[in-house]
Amino acid sequence: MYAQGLINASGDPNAAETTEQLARFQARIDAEEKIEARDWMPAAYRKTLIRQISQHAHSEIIGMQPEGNWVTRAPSLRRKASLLAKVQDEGGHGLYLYAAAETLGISREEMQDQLLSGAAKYSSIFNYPTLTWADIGAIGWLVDGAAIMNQIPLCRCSYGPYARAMVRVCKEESFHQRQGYEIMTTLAQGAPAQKAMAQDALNRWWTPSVMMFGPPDTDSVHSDQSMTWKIKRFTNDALRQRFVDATVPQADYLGLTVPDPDCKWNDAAQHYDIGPLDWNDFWKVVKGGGPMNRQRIAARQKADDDGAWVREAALAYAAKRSALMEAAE
Ligand code: FAQ
Repeated sequence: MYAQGLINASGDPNAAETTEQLARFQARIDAEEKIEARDWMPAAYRKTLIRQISQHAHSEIIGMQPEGNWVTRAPSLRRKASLLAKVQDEGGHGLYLYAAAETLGISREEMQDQLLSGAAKYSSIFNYPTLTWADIGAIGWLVDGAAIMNQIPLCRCSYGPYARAMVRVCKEESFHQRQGYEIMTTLAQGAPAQKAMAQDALNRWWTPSVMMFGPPDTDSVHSDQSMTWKIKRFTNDALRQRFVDATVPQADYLGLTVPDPDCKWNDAAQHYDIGPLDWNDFWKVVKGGGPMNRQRIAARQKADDDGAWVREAALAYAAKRSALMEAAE
């Protein structure tokens, strides 16, 4: 029996997937089996993973820019060495994730084109500027903190290559979060001007970090299907709440104030409540209208242009070597 209607709804008009195949696949997912690259999978599952993993990879690579901006201005050699290592780690995360996406049948070149043309998204959070050294602390604490909250469940994602990549990524993100919190602790316990700089960074990074988890569940188009497929394990709002609950006491410990007058402990719910978020502003940033979108893509385009001769030379060298090997056989 064929289920063309179902497949067409999933966006792949050519797929002829039988209801038996789909049921067998879902049974594997429900039994917590990992799906591997060579296994049969519905076209829509493949498409969802390519979308999410490639966007995740792009976020890591674009995410190197805001912090890279401070490598030469870090206040000490120790700070510079750890920031350099962190930015390098983010580049590594991007590479594992591109490699995981490639197992699904998309090439690095296609993914790169989608990023540069704007066809693929990357995380909204990286479209804000890093104005002071405290922003480096706030990114490590809040952005890596949010990333960990979102990514720990991805270690149990149903797609094996993505889940395995996330295990190492999460270990490194945990180190990043601690280096950020340590910067914030030093500033918060420092001179009044340093504490003010830490508070200013928290004021600017708090709301974008809370929004990083994606739109509210009522507007999240992919969550239901991704949760059925166990790609996502929790909804955007559930992860956002966990992040808020973990982070507000950390701000208290620093003696800093979360910039949300409605942020209060709710004893009945056993959670922190937060005030309304301006989702129009989030969508504006996602669609290219944030403070740094243009610069972020321009920097990637320049890196792509500057690296073109290296790629050409590597391809020419590989072609020459294989011609020589053929001639020698
Ligand atoms: N920014 O239906 P949903 C990091 C889009 S890595 C931009 O809820 P989904 C490490 C979404 O793509 C940070 N767009 O989507 C680091 C979809 O549009 P589409 C990245 C967003 O996929 C730290 C539409 O909205 N992490 O920080 C955002 O079920 C420091 C509807 O949304 C990941 O990518 C957003 N914030 O849930 C690096 C983790 N949120 O694709 C350097 C993996 C949503 O249909 C320095 N990804 N959209 O055109 C995920 O977990 C999910 O994809 C979500 C979104 C949770 C991001």
